Amino acid sequence: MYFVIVVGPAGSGKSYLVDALGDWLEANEVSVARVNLDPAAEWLPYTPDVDVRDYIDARTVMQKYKLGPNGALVASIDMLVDHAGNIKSEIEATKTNYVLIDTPGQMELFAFRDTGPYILRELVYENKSVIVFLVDAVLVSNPRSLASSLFLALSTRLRIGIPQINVVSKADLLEPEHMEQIEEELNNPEALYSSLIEKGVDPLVAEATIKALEALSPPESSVSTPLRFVSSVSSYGLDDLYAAIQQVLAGGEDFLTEEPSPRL
Ligand SMILES: Nc1nc2c(ncn2[C@@H]2O[C@H](COP(=O)(O)OP(=O)(O)OP(=O)(O)O)[C@@H](O)[C@H]2O)c(=O)[nH]1
Ligand SMILES: [Mg+2]
Repeated sequence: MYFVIVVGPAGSGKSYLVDALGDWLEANEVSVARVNLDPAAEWLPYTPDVDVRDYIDARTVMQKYKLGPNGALVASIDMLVDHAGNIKSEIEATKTNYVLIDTPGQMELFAFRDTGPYILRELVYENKSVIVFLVDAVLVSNPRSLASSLFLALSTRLRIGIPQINVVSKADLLEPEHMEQIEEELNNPEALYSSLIEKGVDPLVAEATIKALEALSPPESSVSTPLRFVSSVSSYGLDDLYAAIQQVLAGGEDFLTEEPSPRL
């Protein structure tokens, strides 16, 4: 089984991508399981094959323990650790080629705490896996926000430690010329550096951004483009995303070669 784990800030289009990529894979005769790992999901655009809300529902946790929405999500994710074995068995029982995992919206409560990456490792176990990290198109629309999105992508890479493909979601919202301009900045670090300096960014921060860009697309990596554009609405870029996913999964990169992240 191959695991594709979709991570990104709240509202970046994770659930829609699980839906669209799942349909795209099935149209190409690849069998797919869609897994909802978000205990706080109210509504999903796809019908999950495995759903953590069958084990823990954040709304119930909120009422039972008198917690706010974020506290309830933290508690729910912590509680899911006890069910990781059952969730894993359910995933295995689907016997599909690809497992698409939709993660909680509040990524700082999932990716940046210990339990989220721990649960992912339990589920993936010895299977090949890749993170698809989403940045909303509106967050790359100027050099400053593009730079901060690169840092967010890098800190996710650091935190989860699984090979990562970085994607600008909702690409249908960008004009083609704008997309080209962003691509130019990504492929030409000097251009990005100059744009940041022009916008009054501290030169040290601009330099760090260029380093972040390099770290997201190391030359030896099979994922050489730091960000690719995808739309779940128009299906733009899904073929390119699949090619990148396949390159990572069929290539030599494996999260087991990474430093293990802290265990609970
Ligand atoms: N234009 C456009 N809108 C999109 C696309 N993908 C998602 N959206 C919209 O963005 C909003 C959020 O999409 P979701 O897929 O629910 O985002 P999410 O990251 O799963 O959100 P949370 O789980 O709540 O954090 C929805 O209103 C979608 O209609 C896309 O490719 N293009
Ligand atoms: Mg979602």
